[in-house]
Amino acid sequence: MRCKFCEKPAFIKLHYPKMYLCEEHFKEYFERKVKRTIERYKMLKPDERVLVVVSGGKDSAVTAYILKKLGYNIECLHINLGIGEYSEKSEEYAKKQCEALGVPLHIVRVKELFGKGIGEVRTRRPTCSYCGLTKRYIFNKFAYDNGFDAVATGHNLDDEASFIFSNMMHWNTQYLAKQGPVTPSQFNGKLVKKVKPLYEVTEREVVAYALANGIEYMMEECPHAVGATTIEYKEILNEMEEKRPGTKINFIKGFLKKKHLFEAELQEAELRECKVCGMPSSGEVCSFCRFWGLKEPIDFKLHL
Ligand code: Q46
Ligand code: ZN
Ligand code: ZN
Repeated sequence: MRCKFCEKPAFIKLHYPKMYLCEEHFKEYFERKVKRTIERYKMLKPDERVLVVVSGGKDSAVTAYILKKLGYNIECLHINLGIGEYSEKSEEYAKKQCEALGVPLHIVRVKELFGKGIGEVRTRRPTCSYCGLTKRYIFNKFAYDNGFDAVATGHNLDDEASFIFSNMMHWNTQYLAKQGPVTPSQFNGKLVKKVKPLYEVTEREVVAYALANGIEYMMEECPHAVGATTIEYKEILNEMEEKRPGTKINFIKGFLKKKHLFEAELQEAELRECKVCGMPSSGEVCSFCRFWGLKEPIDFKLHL
C-alpha cells in the first residue's frame, strides 16, 4: 500500500479517518492533530512556562517531544515512586528522553521524601489510590513553588475514553464533572492549570509516533497495574473501535458536549488552606499531608 499523499510505501494504516500514510506524512498528521487540540481547547499560550510530567513511558515522552517541537517553553519533572526496579528503570528512561530533547529534567524521589516507596506503606488504602494522590500533589506543588503556568500530562484518547466509560458504569458523576482536556488554574493559582495535549490521539498513534521519531521509552507496566479494571475497559473500547472506527473520539466529544449535565450535580466542597502546607484542601489538613503524616510543608522550590 502507498501513502495517500505521496508515492512512498505506507508506514501506518489509520482506521479513522481511514487512510494509509508514509512515515513523514504520518508525523505531519500527528503533529497537526495535537496542535489543533491545543488550540481548540485553548490549552496553552505561546509564552507560558510548562512543566511536563514524564514517567519514562511513551505518552509523556511524546508529550514532551511534541511540545518542544511546537516551540513551547518546557521543563520536565519525573517523580520516582520508589517501586523497586520498575522505578529505577523508569527514571533512567526519563533521563534519556530529556537529554535527547535537551530539556531540563527535575526529579523528585518519594523514598527520599518519606523513607518509603509506593507499595511499602501499611495502609488500608489501595496502592494506586495513594500513588495517584501523591503524584498529583507533587506535580502541582512543584509547579506552583516554581512558578510554572501549566502542567502537561500524557493522557491519550484511550486513557480518557476508558476513564469516562468506567466512571459512567459506576455513575461517578462527581468525577465526570471534573474530567476534560483542560483544568483551569484555581484557588489563586495554587491549583496550577492542567492540560492534556494528547487528548485526541489514540494510544496506537502515540506508539507509532514514538517509533517514527526514535523515542525510547519504558515498556514494562508498573507491577501494581496488573489486573486494573481500566485495562478491561480499554479492551472493550478497542473491540468496539475495530467494529465501528471513530467510537472513541465520538464518545469523548459527545461527553464534552453533555458534561454540563454532570456539572449541574457537582457539589463543590468548600476549599480552604491546609493547616500544614497551605495548599487547597476540603478538610483542615489536606489528604496528602494526612496520608504522609506531615508536620511541615515540603518546599520544592529550586534553588538555582
Ligand atoms: S497508580 Fe498504580 Fe500507576 Fe501508581 S501504583 Fe503503579 S499502577 S504507577 S499509573
Ligand atoms: Zn507520504
Ligand atoms: Zn497539606
